[in-house]
Amino acid sequence: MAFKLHGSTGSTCTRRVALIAKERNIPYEFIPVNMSVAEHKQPPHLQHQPFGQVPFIVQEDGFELFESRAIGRYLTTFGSGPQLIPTEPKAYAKFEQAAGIEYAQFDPIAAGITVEKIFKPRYGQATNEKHLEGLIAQFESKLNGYEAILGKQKYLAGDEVTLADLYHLPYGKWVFVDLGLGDLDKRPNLKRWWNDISSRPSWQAVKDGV
Ligand SMILES: N[C@@H](CCC(=O)N[C@@H](CS)C(=O)NCC(=O)O)C(=O)O
Repeated sequence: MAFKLHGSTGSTCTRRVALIAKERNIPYEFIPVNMSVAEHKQPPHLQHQPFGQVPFIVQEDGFELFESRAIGRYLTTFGSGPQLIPTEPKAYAKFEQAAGIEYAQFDPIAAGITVEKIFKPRYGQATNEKHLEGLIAQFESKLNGYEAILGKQKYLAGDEVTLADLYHLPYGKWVFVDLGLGDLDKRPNLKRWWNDISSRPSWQAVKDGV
């Protein structure tokens, strides 16, 4: 299997896909979408991603898919490397729980913080300090949940790494590394987990661009 990855090198969602391709040793060709001129809002792009966002993939047989997490799941059915989605029913249920944690508890807050603290200043917009304060308070409270889970097991779904862990990496880099949030020194289990997943060769290969 090989595919074309249409996206933007600075986009977290594009990196999420590239990361899983690297984990599964699947080659891809990166096709840049020029978001600075709103290429992603133009009809040719909308034919592939109707919400005007990146990324999407096109497989060599013409099969197309968007939504980075769905693409990641699809990629686990190809290539080689760690399984990343368990198949035994109870392990699978725990995986879905962990995937839900990433999507519902982590992503909206981490993305909100990144928008307020990184993207708005970058594009000359004012940070909404009150909103940011609320997001950081929520983030701190969520991380206490992570600390509790990771005190009992190595990864979010159990003792094996899964997609649910890896999907944290793109926004985790912004909030934990670039913004230094999360008080990792006070949350040893979270710190161990973050150091573990962020040192994987797949992430090292794409963390600064795809
Ligand atoms: N749920 C989608 C979200 C896609 C998304 O938000 N992409 C961002 C870049 S990371 C984007 O295209 N933003 C531009 C916009 O929404 O106009 C996915 O995971 O693929």
